[in-house]
Amino acid sequence: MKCLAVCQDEAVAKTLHHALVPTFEFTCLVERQPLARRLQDSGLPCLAGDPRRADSYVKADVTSQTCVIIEDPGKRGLRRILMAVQDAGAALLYVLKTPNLLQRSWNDELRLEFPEVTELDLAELLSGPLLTQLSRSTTRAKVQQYQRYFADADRVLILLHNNPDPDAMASGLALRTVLRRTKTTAIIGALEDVTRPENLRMEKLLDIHVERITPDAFNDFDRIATVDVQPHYFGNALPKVDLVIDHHPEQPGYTAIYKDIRADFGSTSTILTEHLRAVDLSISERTATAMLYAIKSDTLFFARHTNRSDLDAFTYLYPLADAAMIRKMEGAKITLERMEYVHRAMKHGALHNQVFTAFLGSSSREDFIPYLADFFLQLEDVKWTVVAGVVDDTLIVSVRNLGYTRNAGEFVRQSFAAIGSAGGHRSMAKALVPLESFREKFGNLDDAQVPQALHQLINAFLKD
Ligand SMILES: [Mn+2]
Repeated sequence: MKCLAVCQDEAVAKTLHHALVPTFEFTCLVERQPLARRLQDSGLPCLAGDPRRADSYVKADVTSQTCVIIEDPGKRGLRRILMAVQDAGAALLYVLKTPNLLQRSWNDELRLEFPEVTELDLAELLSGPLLTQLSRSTTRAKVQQYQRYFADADRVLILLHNNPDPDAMASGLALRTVLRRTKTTAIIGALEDVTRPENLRMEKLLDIHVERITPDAFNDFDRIATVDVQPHYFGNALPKVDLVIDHHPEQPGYTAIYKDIRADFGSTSTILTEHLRAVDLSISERTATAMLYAIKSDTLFFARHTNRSDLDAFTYLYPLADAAMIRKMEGAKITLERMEYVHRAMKHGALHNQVFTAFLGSSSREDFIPYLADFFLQLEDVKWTVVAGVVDDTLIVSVRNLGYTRNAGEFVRQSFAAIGSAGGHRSMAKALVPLESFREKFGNLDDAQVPQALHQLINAFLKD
């Protein structure tokens, strides 16, 4: 395809030439003969001619299929140029705005007069790729620093949160790749085993070994990194670590030599995709599959808290991963045990004004509670879910929402931080309250009154 650039400036002509060749057959039209000669001498096809005359374009063989890019000439008559180009039969017209003009010709009046013209802004055209390049190089510097710092260690621990989820496990595999280590030189560990059925299935299908460790064992490692979790989670057991990579809001109360915490990212795997790309490491099919599944599950397939980087990481990982394997992992989500809890939540739950609340009473495992909070969010007309249950004398509350009107983390902090622990994201949050403290604050409620109390709390929160 042919492209004619009507240029005022040597640098702009050369930049366009460089960017468009070889995709386009590129020629440039400039007004002054000496400039035309200089450009020709540097190997750039160039004509000299008056851009305000139609025959200049006829000489340049412009047709309705030629892209004509016109650099805004400032005060020197853009209108006449546009009219001349149109007279010569061109239809694909672009005006390029460059930042060094004191006065632009391209204005609202011309916009109305030439509605078929597309505006291009040189600075905007540059900014996307430029920002990507710059942020990739700052990430590269950060990654190379921690790679060097971990290089001479004999034993490395990559520590995950309790009951590791897909994002935690995938991040463990990814960090092991970044550190160029194997399962014997970098152990992926957690204090409590994987429990949720689909997570167990992922662990098995992808042959990820999460080693169960105790806090006493922390001293046996030369370097410790936490992924998808920050050290404060482990209380006093871990006041200092070497590296933290996480997408939860940054917490105080620990020191880390290196950290990369990005609370606006949908998953830790997204951050680690950027680390792997920044240092040009190849990603195995197994790791890519784990990471892709992690992004999908942490963002509920982009239904909650997602940004451009998550989509970008997904696109990058997709061709590297085994999609059939992901379907297999997802198949494990519905179990008979869970169906029983769904039934229980239906019986003891209520839906009012797009808010579903349920109290399960005592629950044999903690993971049923967040499972149900996710499950009922799929219902038509449900925007918020608040599901609570009791495990070992602790009331556990899981909150989910779709749409970003109010913050779930803020809700649990406002309601429960004073009597227990509470925290989370905009779209998912959790509170843990000792049953005794709950009763002290809300009274000795029976099983039917607890969901009412929860309902009042969330309603009051959503109203103000
Ligand atoms: Mn995560």
